[in-house]
Amino acid sequence: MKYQGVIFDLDGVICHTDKFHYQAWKALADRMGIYFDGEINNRLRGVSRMESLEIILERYGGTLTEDEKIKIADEKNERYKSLLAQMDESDVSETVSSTLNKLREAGLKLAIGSSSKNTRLILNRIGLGGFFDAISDGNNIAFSKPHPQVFTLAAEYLNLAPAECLVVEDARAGIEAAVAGGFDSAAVGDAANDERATYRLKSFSELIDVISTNLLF
Ligand code: B16
Ligand code: MG
Repeated sequence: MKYQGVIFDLDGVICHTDKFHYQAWKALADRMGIYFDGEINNRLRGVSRMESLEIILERYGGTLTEDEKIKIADEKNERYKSLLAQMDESDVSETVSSTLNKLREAGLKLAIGSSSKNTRLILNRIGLGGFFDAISDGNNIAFSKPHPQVFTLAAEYLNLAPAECLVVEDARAGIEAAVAGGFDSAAVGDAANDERATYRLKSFSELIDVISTNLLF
């Protein structure tokens, strides 16, 4: 079997917290008089919280100290977490849920590789708190996507080499990270147009075809 493990990005792959990130950043940008829209929000996919803030501040006229930036990022995170309280098991689609179960039944090891420091909170809310064999997230990395660290650590936690794992991503920064780490990647959503991805999926369920095709090799 070519792949023995699958490493999933969280936001935009397993569930959709992107709308909550948008709402929380938008409230902050409005208060500070900074222009912010869906296109700028797309650039924040897979990028860490502080790097997201820097992207938003590209349109800010003034200057801020590091302490002020940390305070703003904390304020955004508090708003974001209060929005996450709305999430429950219904935020995992039928397709995602049945695909995860089929991959597990096929004997694959499954991990999360997310830039988010709220990964465990989100997984608990959507009923997947104990599901994955390993979790690598924004809390255990020094460099976020497009650096490959979050995925190389996930592979290490699974006791697998990068070449034995498939990364599933919705962000271009995530596909870049997979390539840099020596991983094959399956792209969904926004990243599905990224030519660097090994597989460009129309639906999450196509993962089953990718894995079963590679069972033959
Ligand atoms: P937090 P992923 C990423 O999650 C989001 O796509 C990105 O928009 C966010 O800035 C980042 O997590 C950090 O999130 O503020 O919760 O630590 O796509 O890598 O699962
Ligand atoms: Mg993502």
